[in-house]
Amino acid sequence: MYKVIFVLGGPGAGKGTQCDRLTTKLGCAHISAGDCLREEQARPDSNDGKLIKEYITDGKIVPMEITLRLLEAKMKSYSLQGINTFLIDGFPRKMDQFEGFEKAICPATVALFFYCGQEIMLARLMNRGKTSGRDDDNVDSIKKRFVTFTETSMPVVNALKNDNRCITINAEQDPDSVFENTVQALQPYL
Ligand code: UP5
Ligand code: MG
Repeated sequence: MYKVIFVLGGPGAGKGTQCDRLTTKLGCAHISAGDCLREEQARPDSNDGKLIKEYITDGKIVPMEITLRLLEAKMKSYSLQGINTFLIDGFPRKMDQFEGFEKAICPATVALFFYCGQEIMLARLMNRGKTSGRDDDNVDSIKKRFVTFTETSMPVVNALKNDNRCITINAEQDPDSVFENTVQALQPYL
């Protein structure tokens, strides 16, 4: 009943930027796992807030039970409004999450992988850090996020590639070009 597109890429590759544009174009919902976690962290009565903040600042992956619960709740609430197609941004970023989501919720139709080199991503995040207020937009956290991405999240990208379910997009170009290429590449899956 759900249709899911995973949106992957390193920190600062432009996942959120492109998802915002794609939702308008495709009429689907954008659910960012990182935004779900930050929202939960900010809830005064959250049991997991302190843990989430520590993991995010350290660039580590929050235990998957927490993230899966938050994602599923968001998907259900969109579904009640009649929206059943989702761009799941920044998830799955660890093999257990990948397997857990596809088993408990549904298999993804396809994944987008926004490729971008680390120097460019670092410059983008340092620039965003001037105004974002995010706990992890500082050079120490960014470096840790890069390590986690390479060691823990790339295996998910590679598994999706091996499964012929991954579209790689060059995300080093300007946002308009990335968007055009993405819309074109997604056509067969819509
Ligand atoms: N920008 C964007 N595109 C550009 C372009 N083409 N050219 C020039 N500039 C461009 O973009 C980042 C910045 O670059 C912006 O200023 C933008 O204007 C500019 P954005 O679209 O925000 O990039 P995005 O890929 O979304 O970067 P983000 O920082 O959100 O990526 P992360 O994957 O690091 O962050 P996320 O929020 O997904 O996760 C944060 C943390 O949450 C993780 O490190 C982890 O600790 C935790 N987490 C989990 O534990 N589990 C999960 O499942 C998910 C997250
Ligand atoms: Mg983002």
